Amino acid sequence: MNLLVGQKVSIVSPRPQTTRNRILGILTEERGQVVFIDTPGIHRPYYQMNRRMAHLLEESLRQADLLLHLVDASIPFGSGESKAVEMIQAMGRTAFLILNKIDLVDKQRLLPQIDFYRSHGNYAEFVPISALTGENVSELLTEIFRYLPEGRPMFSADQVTDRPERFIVSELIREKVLERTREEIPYATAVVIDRFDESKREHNWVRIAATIVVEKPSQKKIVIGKGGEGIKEIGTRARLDIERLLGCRVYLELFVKVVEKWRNQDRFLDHIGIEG
Ligand SMILES: Nc1nc2c(ncn2[C@@H]2O[C@H](COP(=O)(O)OP(=O)(O)OP(=O)(O)O)[C@@H](O)[C@H]2O)c(=O)[nH]1
Ligand SMILES: [Mg+2]
Repeated sequence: MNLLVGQKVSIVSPRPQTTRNRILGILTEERGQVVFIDTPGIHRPYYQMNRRMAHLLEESLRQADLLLHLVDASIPFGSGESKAVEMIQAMGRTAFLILNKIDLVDKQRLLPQIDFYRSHGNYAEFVPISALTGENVSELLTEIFRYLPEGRPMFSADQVTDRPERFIVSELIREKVLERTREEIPYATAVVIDRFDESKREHNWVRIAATIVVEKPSQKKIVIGKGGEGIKEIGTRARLDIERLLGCRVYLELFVKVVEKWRNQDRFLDHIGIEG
């Protein structure tokens, strides 16, 4: 979606369960407008947060005209995918199976995968792509335009997402935390924007203060790092991305705070904008 709309509107990380919201990516060209809906994936509903996300996923699948089921073609396939296949079949909508990451696999290894999905589901098209190199992505877009129903554009031509800058800023900070942490921390991290001061934007700078929320004091210690090294690096990397997004200089202040069991607190989830 980021590649197609030409901007990082949805953050990316090697950790699973990165996406927690419903994020639109809007592509407008001469042929027409495509509104992509990025959603959380399939989660085990241990926490209230994950139950919200499961609900959001289902709602989104219901709203879409075309379902794009992305799978990672570089890892073994089979049982882990059957839940997703089932879910998509249950929607009774036109669906494509997209085999992503073909930059990492032998083309011959794609055929057995396509056979598997062909026999387990009712997909209209099977499209191998690489979101990294862009291979076959324009062909995918051609197929998407072929299947989508016609309608009036829903957004202006220059809009690439429905999400405000503030949201993307918080996500970019979270992305940098995910890059640096492992095990439970990525799942236990949320980012709250405390201040987004644009009063100097005309003079080419914006002042932002944000809090990285974790669930335990031990996690806070790891995020901050030895002598504050961790938080410093998160701040530097996030600032560079945010400056690119906003097109001006950014003064970024970061804090780390513990909120015990926030993933089960409805009020906190509302506060950080986890819909469901
Ligand atoms: N080699 C390669 N890596 C890719 C490609 N597309 C995505 N990745 C990597 O795969 C990982 C997962 O990407 P995400 O965009 O976070 O995946 P997602 O499906 O949105 O996952 P969640 O949001 O966690 O549900 C990241 O490390 C990406 O850099 C690709 O075409 N080739
Ligand atoms: Mg994602």
